[in-house]
Amino acid sequence: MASKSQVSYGERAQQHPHPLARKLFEIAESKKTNVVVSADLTTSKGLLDIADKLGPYIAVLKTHIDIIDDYQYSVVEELKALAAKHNFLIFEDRKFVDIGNTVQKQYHGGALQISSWAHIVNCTMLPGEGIVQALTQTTEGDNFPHKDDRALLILATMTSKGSLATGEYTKLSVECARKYSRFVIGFVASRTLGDIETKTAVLDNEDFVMFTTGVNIASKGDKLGQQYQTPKSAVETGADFIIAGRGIYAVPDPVETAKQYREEGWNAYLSRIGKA
Ligand code: 6AU
Repeated sequence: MASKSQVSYGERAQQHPHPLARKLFEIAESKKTNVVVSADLTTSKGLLDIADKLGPYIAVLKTHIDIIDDYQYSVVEELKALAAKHNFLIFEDRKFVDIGNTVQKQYHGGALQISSWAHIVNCTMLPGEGIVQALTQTTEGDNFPHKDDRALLILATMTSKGSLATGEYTKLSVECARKYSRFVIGFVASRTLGDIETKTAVLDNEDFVMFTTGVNIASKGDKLGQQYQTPKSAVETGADFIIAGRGIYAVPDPVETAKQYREEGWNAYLSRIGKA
């Protein structure tokens, strides 16, 4: 896969064919951050507090909205206001994994109304091409109001021990990203995908954005199979954005810690593009 890992966020913002990816790179460049906080808090107050406090230091806030105990739609309205206040994007980590007909209903409408507030969502490739086709199609319908402001990441590999998201699975991720690049802007992955060849040729100006999770400065993993690397090593292995959850929100001083992740992630990025 063609990699733009040595190109600056500013240049990628100017060149990227997808409007939301351009916005993402503009945010990274202007706020000097490649941090995505995984705000896996289980109360509305916890989520909104962390979003407001960490907002200035992050490019994206990632949610699992279905883990909020006291969820009401007003939470995402407040989250949207905080995203505007602090200039970050919202990524709902829904990991869609069903047939096309079902994921369309889960994404657009339903109890959570995800398409109305999440700039970015992700899906797995387990069901095959149809899931990406279906989600792409939803954003291209006449009644879909946010087309240029929505995008999809494909979960191409996973950080958990023994994951089966490898080999043919990962290859199909790249195949579908190329085929549906009008909606897919990149991957959640922990390794570069440059060695993967697909039936669909490399695109002109191909620039898939790599989000790497399993990032933690202080820990190597948890007791449930999660495996961590540092912000520096993630960026060195090709991450454009580093996703960190407990390493930031579950420590005594999340703001100072978010600043630390931001500095380490940003310095590693500057070294990568030769501007350190
Ligand atoms: O930093 P943590 O371990 O507290 O949180 C990591 C976050 C969680 C996971 O659901 C998510 O990242 N995640 C993902 C994503 C983002 O899709 C993929 C994966 O392979 N591993 C992983 O931890 O919210």
